[in-house]
Formats: sequence, structure tokens, C-alpha cells
Amino acid sequence: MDKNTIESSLNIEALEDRLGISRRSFMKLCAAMAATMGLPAGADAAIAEAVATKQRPSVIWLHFQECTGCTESLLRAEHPTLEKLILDIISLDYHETLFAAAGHQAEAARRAAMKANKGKYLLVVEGAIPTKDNGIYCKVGGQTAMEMLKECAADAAAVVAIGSCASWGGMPSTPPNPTGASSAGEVLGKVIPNIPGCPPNPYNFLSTVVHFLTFGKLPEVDNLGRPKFAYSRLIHENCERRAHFDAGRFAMEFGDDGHRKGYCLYKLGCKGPETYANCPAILFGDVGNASWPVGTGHPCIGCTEKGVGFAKPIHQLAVLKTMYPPVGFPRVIEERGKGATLGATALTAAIAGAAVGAGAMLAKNLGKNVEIQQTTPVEGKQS
Ligand code: FSX
Ligand code: SF4
Ligand code: F3S
Repeated sequence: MDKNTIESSLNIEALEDRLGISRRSFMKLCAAMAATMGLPAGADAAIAEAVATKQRPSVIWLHFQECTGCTESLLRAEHPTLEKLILDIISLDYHETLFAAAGHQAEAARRAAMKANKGKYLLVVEGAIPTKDNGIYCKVGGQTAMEMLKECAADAAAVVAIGSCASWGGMPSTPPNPTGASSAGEVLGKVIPNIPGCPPNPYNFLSTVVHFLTFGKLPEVDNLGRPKFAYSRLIHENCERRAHFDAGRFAMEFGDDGHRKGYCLYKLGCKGPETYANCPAILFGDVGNASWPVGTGHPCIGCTEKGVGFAKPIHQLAVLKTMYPPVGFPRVIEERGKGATLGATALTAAIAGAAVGAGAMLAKNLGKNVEIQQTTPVEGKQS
């Protein structure tokens, strides 16, 4: 069915009542989700049809070692409908923060939902799982997090880790990791779909759930289990400050002239060059331009990236995975007529802590897709 046929076949009035949004906004949202996931033409209509007509999948949502920021980010999104949409397209059958029930009543509801939806429910895991000393550092209803996760995962149609804690240990696993905080995938012994971020972007979660609802399976993931639609590009590739990086214009201190002018935050420790996520592309909170960490003037801390967020000091220089500051261009901020000398370009490279040959940079700037391996250790050097 094409989009117009689908639109006319849906009971739009009922849908408008149910979701509290106009048909137009609903169709726009479906188109945005299809675009976010890189789906082909017509997918927006399929999404609209699935949301409007399919039975809501049962979701069991577990909380372990975390701050509840993942749930908060879903509920606090400024988009008028996000939280409503999420709560409407899924049947949230167990969620410790949002549940009115408590104690034995809540645990009974969880087991009842698991039994009624055996093999069909979606299990969402928020928070890391302590594994040291048989997991005694986190217990719910007398069960350790390890036991509860394994019990709930056994009959789930799919398990999704939301947030960096559940995806790779996150903040609770920061060295020396006294509780042995581990990811859901580690505890289950397999790669599961992860939506990292502290907190993750709610649209990445919404898109993942909508994909599951529409196509009956989760979106394609990378080797770390992250949906490719959201985590296949470095932050640095889409950053609005990238032109400053390429031109060698850096903030050197918070509040200095460069910082006020919106220069690149690399030298303040921005981990955008080694962090995969779509933050600069989809932003946060629906409040317009620049509503993401780097946009507000703070370096990216690499919260989506295992081994970067909560592992590396915030102001340590990032590893430049695929690109370096140009050393073959004249500096744009210099007075006219004072182009870069060979000595100056060498100095620029040294200042950036990335001593690569000018030839390599020129190759990149000529548009060749070169993957430059790190040959000079730059981590820990703050210039
Ligand atoms: Fe908090 Fe979620 Fe960070 Fe962790 O998000 S926002 S500590 S990723 O598990 O609640
Ligand atoms: Fe943006 Fe950070 Fe890359 Fe600079 S280093 S361009 S601030 S992502
Ligand atoms: Fe996290 Fe960096 Fe995005 S800190 S929210 S991955 S910009």
C-alpha cells in the first residue's frame, strides 16, 4: 500500500485521540523515524500502519545499577508526543520507576506478563549488572540482578540494552569497579542490541522499538551490537565545529576567546574523533540548533563509547581515529599574505599532538579516503 492509501485506511481520528497529535504531525514523525533509520521509500507508511494497527508488544523493563537517566530522557523529551508515543506503542508491563504497583504486587505482575507473553515480549535492560560476590550488590525482590536478568531473558523475543551502563558497564564500571559492574550482554554471554549513551538519545530507542514493531525484528547492528543507523559515524564527522578543527582553530580554555567564538573543543578533550554516535545529527530535547554537548560548549566525553566515556579523563586528548588537523593549509586566522611556512605547519602538528606527515593530510584534503593509523601516541598529552 502506498502512503496515501495507508493514510486514508487508518482511522485517523481515533489515532489522533489516542496519540494526542494531529495526523500531519504523526506522519511527519513516521517519516523522520524512517529517515533516521535510513529505510527506503515507503517505510514511513509501513511504520504509520504498524503504529496505528498492530498489537502493542509487551515490554518488561529492568533497572539495575544506574541513575534512571535513560527513562528520564524518554519522559523529559520536549517533543510533545515522544513519551506518549513510546508508552502508547508498547505495553509496558513492568517498569520499577513508572509502575504504580510496588513490592510483591509488582513482581507478580512481571511474572504474569512473562507467562502471558512467553517468547514474544521485548526485554529492555537499563543499568549495569554487578557480578562480583555472586552479584549481591544489586537485588530486587530478593533476586540478584544477575538472576533476574537471566530469568527474564530466557523467554524474551529480544533483549535490548538501553544506556551505556547496560551496554558496556558505563559509569558503575569505572575503575576500580568495586562491584564488578558488567553489561547485560556479558552476563548473558552474547552480543545483544545496545543503545549506548548516558543517557542515550530517546529517538534512537524509539526508532529501534518502532523497527521491531513494524518489521518484527530489531535493526541491523554493528559488531558491538549498536544499531548501525545511529552509531556508524564518528561524532567528529557531523560536528558543526568541524570547520574550525580543519582550519586549526581551537578553544584552549573554557571561556577564552576561541571558546566564546565556538571554535573546536578538541584541545579541551573532546572525544568526538573517537566516538561513534549520531548526537550532532539528531540533537537532544527538540529545542533547536546546538542542543547537544558540543553545541553547548562542552567537549564530548565519549559517553556512547566503551573504553572512552568514564574511562578516559575528560580533558585528555582524543585518539584521532581517521583524521588529523590539516597541516598543509595556510591558517585561516592569519593575516593575508602570511601563509603557513613549512616550519609553521610542523608546529601546528606538534601543537595538536598529532605528528603526521603533511603529505598524508594533503591526501585527505584532496578527498582521498585514507584511514590513517595512529603512529604517535597522543593520549595523555595536553598541549
Ligand atoms: Fe543513567 Fe541509564 Fe547513564 Fe546509565 O542511562 S544516564 S547512568 S547510561 O543506565 O540511567
Ligand atoms: Fe567537534 Fe569535537 Fe571534532 Fe572539534 S574535536 S570538530 S568539537 S567533534
Ligand atoms: Fe555522549 Fe558525546 Fe553524544 S558525550 S551524548 S556521545 S556528544
